[in-house]
Amino acid sequence: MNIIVTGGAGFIGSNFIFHMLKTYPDYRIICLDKLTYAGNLSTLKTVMDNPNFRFVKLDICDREGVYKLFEEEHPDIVVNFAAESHVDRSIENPSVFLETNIMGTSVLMDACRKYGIRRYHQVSTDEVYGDLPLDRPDLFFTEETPIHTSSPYSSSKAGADLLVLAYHRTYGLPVTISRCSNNYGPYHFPEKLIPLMVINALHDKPLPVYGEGLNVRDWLYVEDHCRAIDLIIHKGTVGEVYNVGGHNEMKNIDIVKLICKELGKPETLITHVTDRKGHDMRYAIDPTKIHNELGWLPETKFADGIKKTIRWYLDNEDWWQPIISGEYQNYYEQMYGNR
Ligand code: NAD
Ligand code: TDX
Repeated sequence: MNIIVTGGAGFIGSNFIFHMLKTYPDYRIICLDKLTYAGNLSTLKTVMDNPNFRFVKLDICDREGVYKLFEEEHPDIVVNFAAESHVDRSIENPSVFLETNIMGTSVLMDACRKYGIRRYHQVSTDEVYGDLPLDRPDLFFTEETPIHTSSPYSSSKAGADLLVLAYHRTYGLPVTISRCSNNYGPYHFPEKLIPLMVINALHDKPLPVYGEGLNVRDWLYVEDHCRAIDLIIHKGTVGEVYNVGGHNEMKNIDIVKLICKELGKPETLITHVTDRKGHDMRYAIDPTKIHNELGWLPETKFADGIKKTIRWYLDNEDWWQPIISGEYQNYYEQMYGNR
């Protein structure tokens, strides 16, 4: 089995590559990644010498390059993680989100049509459903919840999802889509809530909580997401969407307090800053479909996963230190300098 994994030098894609190489020693994994600011080749260093692994630096929007790779590798399955993924950046500069997340997806699917494929899998997000009110804890996102986006990021992901379903209906492309809640775990880029707070706390820097910090996210350990995608590409029904989440809703402020506690840092580091524009209030996934149809259940409890994650950041400073001392510093100044 030849699998092209796009965006495999990023957070979830790299964890998926590790999972697949470990679980299926006879599969060949080809990682296609543009290596944007979020892609990090050092993340893949443990698999670079694996004979079943190949890394190709390529933009998913580069039609000629993508077609050439398909001619060389004849993939059976494509799993598309490649995306601009940070909501705050999408608010500053939407256009690259439209380019990569929508146009890039269409290039990949055109290649799948041209060369033939067993499965194209689109890694999407719960953010395509918009948000839920805090005073209705009985409501959850199901696969039937209408698409209703808030940010340029989520709109670009929703646009891609619609295109994927259109390629299925119009051209019969064998597609599946997964819509997962917030992931956490190793190799999470430090612009996102959990790694940003861990690294700031380690440096005794202010912990910038947007607004009151009452917004709720539904956290899932990254390995559980990878197992869900593995199940969907092998056993999922073509043309279907699967929600992925583990019923683990937490307020941002509680996550930040927990990080302070785990690291033995004072909560006085917490600083409330200007809220994100259009900030979604609550995400909450109903994972009944993937549980009933594919038997998926999350394995890592948040209490354990967050400890493991914090431990990973403590043990892997050589991974994040070069990131935060490079271009990231300009980003941090621009985003948080006057907030
Ligand atoms: P990430 O930002 O950590 O990684 C994205 C990767 O894609 C990087 O390696 C980057 O170099 C690569 N990339 C970006 N543009 C590219 C292009 N034009 N061509 C080729 N490669 C390109 O993102 P992540 O958090 O790992 O998310 C992966 C996917 O999962 C995204 O599609 C995202 O929308 C989705 N998702 C993420 C979460 C989450 O909590 N992080 C939750 C649900 C869904
Ligand atoms: O400094 C911060 N302070 C803060 O209060 C940051 C970076 C975030 N936040 C808040 C905003 C959100 O309510 O924390 C919450 C989580 O923020 P992010 O880590 O930016 O994630 P989110 O916006 O929820 O989106 C994530 O989950 C869905 C991923 O980045 C997306 O790619 C995925 O689709």
